[in-house]
Amino acid sequence: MRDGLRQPDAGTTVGTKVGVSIDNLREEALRQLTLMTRLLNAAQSQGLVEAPAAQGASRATLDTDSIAATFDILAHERSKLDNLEMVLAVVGPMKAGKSTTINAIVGAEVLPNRNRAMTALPTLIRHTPGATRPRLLLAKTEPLNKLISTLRRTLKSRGPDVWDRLATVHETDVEVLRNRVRRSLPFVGRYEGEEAVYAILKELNDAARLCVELNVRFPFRQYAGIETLPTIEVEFAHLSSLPATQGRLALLDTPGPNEAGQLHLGRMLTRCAASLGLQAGEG
Ligand SMILES: Nc1nc2c(ncn2[C@@H]2O[C@H](COP(=O)(O)OP(=O)(O)OP(=O)(O)O)[C@@H](O)[C@H]2O)c(=O)[nH]1
Ligand SMILES: [Mg+2]
Repeated sequence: MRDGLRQPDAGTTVGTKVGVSIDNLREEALRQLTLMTRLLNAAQSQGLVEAPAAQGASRATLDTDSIAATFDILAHERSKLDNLEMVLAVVGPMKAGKSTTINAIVGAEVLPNRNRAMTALPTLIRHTPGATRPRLLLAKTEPLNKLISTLRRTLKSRGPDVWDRLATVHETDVEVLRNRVRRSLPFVGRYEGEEAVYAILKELNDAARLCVELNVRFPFRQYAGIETLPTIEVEFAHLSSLPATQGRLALLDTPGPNEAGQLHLGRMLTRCAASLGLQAGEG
């Protein structure tokens, strides 16, 4: 000990310093986001944002169409900072085992998986300490419930053979979805328990495939932001024994290529912290 200074405990000091600097960085980043949002709002309210240029003409960096997406991105960045969330996207070819791998990490069969193409709509799975019973949160149910009405209307002019074809081609039991469409049963914002989570996600995937059969547009556009996706909150079995830390981990289950939902994935992936690529293997 020199100059009368007590040697502090190294571990505590490092931990505290890291904690303080993360908080400082977070505060600074939030300040920048607030500033950018204010500037954009001011530009918009003063009529400084141009209408989109005609096709072929040179475009402004920001126009009245693209500003909405920019506001969405800023809001999502804010939510990531608020929660210090790291999103790890799991990507790979169809049937590579993406959903099965996530189920193994979570320690519960929450994501539908099978030996036919399965995942159509990306799903976020968030490690939530203490949530031993998984829950599925649907932040946006309106586009799904509108879709159910559209499917009901469209099916009136199409025979029941569509259901048979869906069941045969995709080797899936379509009865639950068929009952929902027939009776216009709405999706709600929250489902509890492993079986319910699995069943609702399977229904959503079946609905996306029924859309392809009926030439109806699935509202993928409404689910282009990570924060709008179906989200499972559950304690990951393999992380349950770790001490609580700042921040949290979330995995993003993605559809394989060729799936309609993939078209909207590219932009979403640029907003993930990292991705884990799986390759299709033999057996
Ligand atoms: N033998 C073996 N089979 C696996 C493995 N991982 C997954 N499977 C099986 O492979 C099939 C496809 O797995 P999924 O997890 O649905 O694959 P996915 O990549 O999510 O597929 P999509 O969502 O359709 O793109 C399922 O029948 C799984 O049981 C593995 O490591 N070994
Ligand atoms: Mg899958």
